[in-house]
Amino acid sequence: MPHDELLDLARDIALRAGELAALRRREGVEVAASKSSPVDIVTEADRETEALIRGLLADARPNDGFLGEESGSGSSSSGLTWVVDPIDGTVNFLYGLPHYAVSIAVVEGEPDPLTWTALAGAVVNPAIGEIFTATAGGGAFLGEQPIRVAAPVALSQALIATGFAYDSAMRGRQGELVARLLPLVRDIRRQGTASLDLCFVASSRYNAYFERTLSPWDHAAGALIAREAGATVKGRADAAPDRDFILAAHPDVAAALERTLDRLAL
Ligand code: LIP
Repeated sequence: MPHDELLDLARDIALRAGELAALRRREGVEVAASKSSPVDIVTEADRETEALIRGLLADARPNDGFLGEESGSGSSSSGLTWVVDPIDGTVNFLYGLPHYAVSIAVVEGEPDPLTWTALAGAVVNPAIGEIFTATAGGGAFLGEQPIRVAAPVALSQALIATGFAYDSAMRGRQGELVARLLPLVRDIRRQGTASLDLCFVASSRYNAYFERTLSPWDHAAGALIAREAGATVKGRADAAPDRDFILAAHPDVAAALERTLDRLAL
């Protein structure tokens, strides 16, 4: 498969970037700046890790584009763009929680999640040594093991993950929704790293995941991995996922959850 070469590059760079992030974590992490709100923070490790990834990609594939959380975008003459979150789960990383990830995807077409075609993706959690990967049409893997979305269950038996925005007013509305949803499902998990949340749907660790206000780099790789594992990954109605909404689950669970979220006035 031609995408295997792209995946090999994504995997190798994600593993090297993960080693750097884990090293910086062991050395100690401090907030370098805040972004959209006082709790939307960036560390020097975020910036350094993205610089490493961007440089390695430029060396290997100089004609490809780049879209990263910390250093913005670079144009593509090849039709491919690398979409990168150098440390997804930055708050977990800051606090030393072993649940953060390097997320690298390569997409074809405009770097717009509503229109791009993801070709390959890798999500590495260096804190526990797990790597999730996928290529378009090639299946999804945890390490060397194929992974699949969980078989459908009733919503009342579903373990559902979600996340919250950095904007306090939005977080309040999201919390109210979760309070209404919680009695209707098995349980809720909020672990703070969208790319891993999507990989956990892909590997049957969650029955479903939904969130609002994600950036393209949060879900570019994880959405491909979840889809290749048999999950539906969507935005509202039949749109592709975007900043407004993303939902990932077995198709039957996705339909039931979306109806319930609509009823609870998501
Ligand atoms: C995070 C996401 C997570 C969300 C957080 C934050 P970051 O990305 O992965 O799902 O709930 O609020 O957006 O900022 O750590 O790259």
